[in-house]
Amino acid sequence: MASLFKDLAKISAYRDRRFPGTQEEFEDALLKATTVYVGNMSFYTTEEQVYELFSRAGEIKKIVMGLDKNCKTPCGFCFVMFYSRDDTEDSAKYISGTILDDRPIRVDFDWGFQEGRQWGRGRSGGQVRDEYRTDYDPGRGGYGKLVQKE
Ligand code: GTA
Repeated sequence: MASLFKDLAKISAYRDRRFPGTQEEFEDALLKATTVYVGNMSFYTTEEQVYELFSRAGEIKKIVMGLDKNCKTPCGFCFVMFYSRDDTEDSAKYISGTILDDRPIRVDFDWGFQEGRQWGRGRSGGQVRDEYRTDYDPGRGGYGKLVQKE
């Protein structure tokens, strides 16, 4: 059966600027990925909750929680690694957009976890998107970091 995600390269908007390869290699990695990035998580969501939710798609090999590089506390994302491609696709199909801790989470195919990718890349230690936000988001530390500094 043709995969729903065979044109994934066209529908995945995220491009990791630190991927050590060409655009073609990046797209190829996404099409074969058995890792997903989970975004828009609450800072209070635990690895156990992620495990429980994503186990519905299939057997999980490993979860890596995203951490603030200064505080070493969860900063609203994680990587979930599966054993099989089918289970990975099911997680993107059925779990993306569902509610975890009152928030719609986003599941995105990922080129593969490497040591260092668990840290937020924002200047304040958390995720880049939390630097620039101007809304108040109690699940993600309140206002964005730049607004807090004003
Ligand atoms: N597979 O969607 C994703 C994804 N994201 C958002 C982060 N990661 C992702 N992986 C996949 N899909 O390992 C991974 C990263 C890294 C870890 C932490 O999570 O590969 P990060 O979120 O702290 O930093 O990453 P990243 O991804 O390098 O941030 P990026 O792409 O610059 O910006 C994220 C968003 O921030 C942008 O989409 C934009 O909305 C906003 N943003 C960035 N710069 C600005 C700016 N100057 N002004 C306003 N908004 C900005």
